[in-house]
Amino acid sequence: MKIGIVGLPNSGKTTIYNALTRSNTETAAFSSGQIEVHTAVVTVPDSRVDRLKAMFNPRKTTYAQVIYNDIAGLSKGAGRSGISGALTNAIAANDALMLVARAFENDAVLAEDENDPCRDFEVMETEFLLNDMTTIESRLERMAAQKNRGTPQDRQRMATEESLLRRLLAVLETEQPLRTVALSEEEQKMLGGFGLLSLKPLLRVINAGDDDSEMTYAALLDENTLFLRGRLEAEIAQMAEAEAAEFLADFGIEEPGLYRAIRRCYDLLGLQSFFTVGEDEVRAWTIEEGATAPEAAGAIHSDLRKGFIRAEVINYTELMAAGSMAEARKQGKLRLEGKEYVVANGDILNIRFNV
Ligand SMILES: Nc1nc2c(ncn2[C@@H]2O[C@H](COP(=O)(O)OP(=O)(O)OP(=O)(O)O)[C@@H](O)[C@H]2O)c(=O)[nH]1
Ligand SMILES: [Mg+2]
Repeated sequence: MKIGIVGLPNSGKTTIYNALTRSNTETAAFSSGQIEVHTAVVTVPDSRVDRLKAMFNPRKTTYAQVIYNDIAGLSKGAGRSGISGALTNAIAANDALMLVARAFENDAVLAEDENDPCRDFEVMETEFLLNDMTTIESRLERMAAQKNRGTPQDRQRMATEESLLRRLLAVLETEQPLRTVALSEEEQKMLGGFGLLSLKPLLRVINAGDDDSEMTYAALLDENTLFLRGRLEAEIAQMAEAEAAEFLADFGIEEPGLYRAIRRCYDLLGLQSFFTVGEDEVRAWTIEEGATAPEAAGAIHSDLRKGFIRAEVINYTELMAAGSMAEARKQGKLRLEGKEYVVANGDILNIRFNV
């Protein structure tokens, strides 16, 4: 899963990136204006994996991973003048976007504007809409120039694409993002290479100052809007575990922002984890909610999907209740499931396959 961190200059993108990736990338007031991308891979903290590791004592333990991209270079008005192709591509390469808005007071970055995260979200989201409009309009123009060319199949495909693009354009004209449109798998595929930014699932992040309270922004918070004290979280991310725990307690923070942010992104993207266990390796895998057992097998290896016969399944909670795999087996808790089985969050799968 790739998550792009975007937002206005000096909104604290790099600070949030440091908090989420435990990195130490330099942050600076007024460094922006240029396209610059920082990338880090983060293992997804998961206490279930920790406990499975303790139970199986494997040679190797592999957590799920998330890639964060801190993308600088966006600014107000960019949509109208056109977000450059390179920047559009850098943003569109992500599965989801984290849109950061400044809610902290800081003399060094006291821009012309007052703090107003709500306005800043709107500014950036409008830039995305405008950029998508430009993208679609220029695609339609190019298609018009090619009309009546190609085979009948080509023309049919063009006609299908054109009607889809016109439908999307109408949505953008009502100032709605494209992620609100229900698209078939085929339509999604058709749009894959276009770099449409408002199509991306979006998590808004209110980047507040060290002493700010979540309550101040209660009216703005929902399942797509997260409150984070970026600089504070970045400091916590650099601390040793014991020190961090004490610090979190002092500030009344339940858990590091890193955990919350990843969970929100999983929810936003409709993702969940399943596990494989054994003496060799305990491992977490990421799949979409609603994925079937063969699809889960395919996340491990395409051969496992092709040759899928059955899966031996037990949920994590059942295994923990039984205390060991041997005991679970004795209690008859291991089920054999077929191709239609829809994998549940926390399932432990043993795929039987034949290639
Ligand atoms: N007080 C306070 N200052 C912050 C916070 N987050 C960022 N800053 C400061 O704001 C300035 C800009 O932060 P960055 O994280 O570099 O912002 P950015 O969005 O990455 O900036 P560009 O990449 O230049 O667009 C730095 O001086 C940070 O120390 C915060 O939560 N609280
Ligand atoms: Mg930055």
